[in-house]
Amino acid sequence: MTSRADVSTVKAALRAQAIETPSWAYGNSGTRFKVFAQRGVPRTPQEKLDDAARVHEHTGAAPTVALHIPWDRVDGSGGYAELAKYAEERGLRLGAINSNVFQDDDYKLGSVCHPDAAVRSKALDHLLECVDIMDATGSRDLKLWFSDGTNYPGQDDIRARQDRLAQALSAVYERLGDHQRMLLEYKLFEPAFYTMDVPDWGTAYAHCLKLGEKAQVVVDTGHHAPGTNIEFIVALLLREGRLGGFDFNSRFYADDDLMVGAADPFQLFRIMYEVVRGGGLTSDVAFMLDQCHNIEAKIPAIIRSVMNVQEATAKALLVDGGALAEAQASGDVLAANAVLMDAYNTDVRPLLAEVREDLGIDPDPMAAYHRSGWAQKIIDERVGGAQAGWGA
Ligand code: PSV
Ligand code: MN
Repeated sequence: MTSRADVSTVKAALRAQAIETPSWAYGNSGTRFKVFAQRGVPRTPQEKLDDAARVHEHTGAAPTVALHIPWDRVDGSGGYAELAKYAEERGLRLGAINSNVFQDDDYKLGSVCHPDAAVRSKALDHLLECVDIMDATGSRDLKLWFSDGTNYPGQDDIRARQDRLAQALSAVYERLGDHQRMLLEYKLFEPAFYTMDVPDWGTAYAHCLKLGEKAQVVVDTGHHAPGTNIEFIVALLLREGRLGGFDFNSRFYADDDLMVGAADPFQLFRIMYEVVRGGGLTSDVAFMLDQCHNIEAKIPAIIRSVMNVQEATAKALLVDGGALAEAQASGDVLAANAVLMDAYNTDVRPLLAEVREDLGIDPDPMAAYHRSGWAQKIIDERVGGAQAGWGA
């Protein structure tokens, strides 16, 4: 008995898949040693959306853009609603609002976990302001990542810091509207090197569990120890109904923020298989990118990233579930493994080309982008002003 999903079902799932691109990936970024400026880089949140609209136009799969506050701050009352309208006019919507409590001098010893109540209160005000922004943009998700932690044993009380974290999270949770969620992101290390206050999925999950169903865990694929089985975490969180979304990127060493699927496409496939298996493709899981394009051209790198997620998803959808279940039930280790590998080794590029043709777009997004002349247009037009980048 086989039950390989029929092609029309696979194509329908691929047509429906949406991948959120991050506003900051369109700006300049770098390593801690150097930021290399590129010509034509956006200078405003609006120009970032102009670039994001190109990614969506050529892929048909990137309809939302995540903002990072204050990097994408717009002034004036109604500013964020106007930005949402600007996005809409370009066929986009604004996605997750990413809070930023990691770049102010006050946060040297932490934000919501800081020993000083005044700093904690400043950080909480920012998080609550982000929910106000969500109200204006119509965003569903607030993404919380805390750089909080300590560098030296004894520097601060680990337990007290968890209490402070819980207090802040609870205040934010209470402020969320009925259709809003908070996505709590974890990271093993960096910038803190001894303890991070949310170092792993277990810590994030424990806090989310106490808060309620609107609190969900977000898995940034670059935030684990080398060798961590990320697909297991994905399977478990989905099973518990607590996988809020992904920050996709890839890494060779630490939090490299390279293009998703570049370093380890097989891992991305294994993750997407667990997503498909756990019903995550048709639930509220947010598929976001969180990447930096330091040496490569940014827009085509983002197009490539979207295509990499689509390819991994297509392969995951092609896994013959019936054959796999049969092999697993009979304890046929090699047959079970072969079912997964058959799907992984399928060339899904022709299938995705057909999906794009069904959507009425060019089957080759990268070639279409290069032909469009957009790269030269922004180099010619975006002259003067301050380019967006880390901190802007
Ligand atoms: C932290 O490393 C992180 O993954 C968080 O999601 C931040 O918001 C983002 O990177 C900034 O690029
Ligand atoms: Mn992230």
